[in-house]
Amino acid sequence: MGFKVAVVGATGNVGREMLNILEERRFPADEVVALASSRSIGAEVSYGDKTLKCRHLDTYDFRDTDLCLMSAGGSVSKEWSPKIGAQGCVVIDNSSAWRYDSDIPLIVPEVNGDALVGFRKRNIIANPNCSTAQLVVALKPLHDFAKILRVVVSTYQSVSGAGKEAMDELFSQTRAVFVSDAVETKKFPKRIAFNLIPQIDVFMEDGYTKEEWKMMVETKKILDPKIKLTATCVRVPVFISHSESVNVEFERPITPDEARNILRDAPGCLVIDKHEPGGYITPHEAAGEDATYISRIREDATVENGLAFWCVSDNLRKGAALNTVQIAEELIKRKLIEPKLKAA
Ligand code: 11C
Repeated sequence: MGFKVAVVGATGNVGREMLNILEERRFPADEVVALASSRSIGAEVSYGDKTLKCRHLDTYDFRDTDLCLMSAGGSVSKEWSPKIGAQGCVVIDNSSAWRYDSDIPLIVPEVNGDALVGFRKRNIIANPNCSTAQLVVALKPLHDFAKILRVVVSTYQSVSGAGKEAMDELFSQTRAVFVSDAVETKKFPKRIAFNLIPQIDVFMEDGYTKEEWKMMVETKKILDPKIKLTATCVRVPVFISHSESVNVEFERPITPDEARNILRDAPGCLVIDKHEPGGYITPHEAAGEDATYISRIREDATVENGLAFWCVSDNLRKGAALNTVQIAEELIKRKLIEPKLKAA
């Protein structure tokens, strides 16, 4: 007997990717149900060679559903996740609604699968922000070897992180520039085509943006609260994949060769690092892939025990849908969940 899985927000960028990944990885599901808000009821989405019609979240009974993969935004999750969890269905939520609650595990399976213990308290597990997920996958094996003290990260984030409308805006603005039409700005605070924007999410009181704050707080929760991290998050005119320039200061010495070898063996990481033109990964190449790619590994001689590297990953996959499905797989691997119908 397999699992019954619901995908909430099935028509969004991440929801569609969740359905693709469940199918691609042959997730042991007997039944997959697509759920959406009223706007998308009846919309059709693909799950392998099947077409699923979106059903209404409001009227769906979760009592015989094992897992709910949720990508419907923070306010829907705030309202629905506790109700779904109370029906014994485990919610893996992609929004920021629950990440910072001390009794909700925030999980990247390659990094802190052990922290899943205790998820039954609320039946909610949080998935991190996309820019954090790829960063901690790369940092974890280096932290285990030489202990990270401080991280300085600058991101180059694709428009898909801001949703489908944001992707449309990059497309229509690019076309408008080419045909000399007026460039309309709706989703982003400034033009994104042939430009970049040093603001993702809202500003906080201290001048950092919420995206930058999330990277700091989530890295501490997932990896180590002692790590100091400062981030500058920038939106770039790329459709898919987030890139990051990372400088790390360690407690103990670590050479670029040691880092390269450690990262080559690390789960989820792929090192592409030839010191020649094109010997590194770009967002275009990472799109549609599962790995966190690491390139340009070199010494940062401006601090003691410093390293710098470049890190790229598909934000809709490792940054969102893939990590969500991997959390579900981790629950099964650790025998923390079994199909309700079998258990009954
Ligand atoms: C972006 N990282 O690229 C954001 C999207 O907290 O899950 C994901 C926001 C989040 O705009």
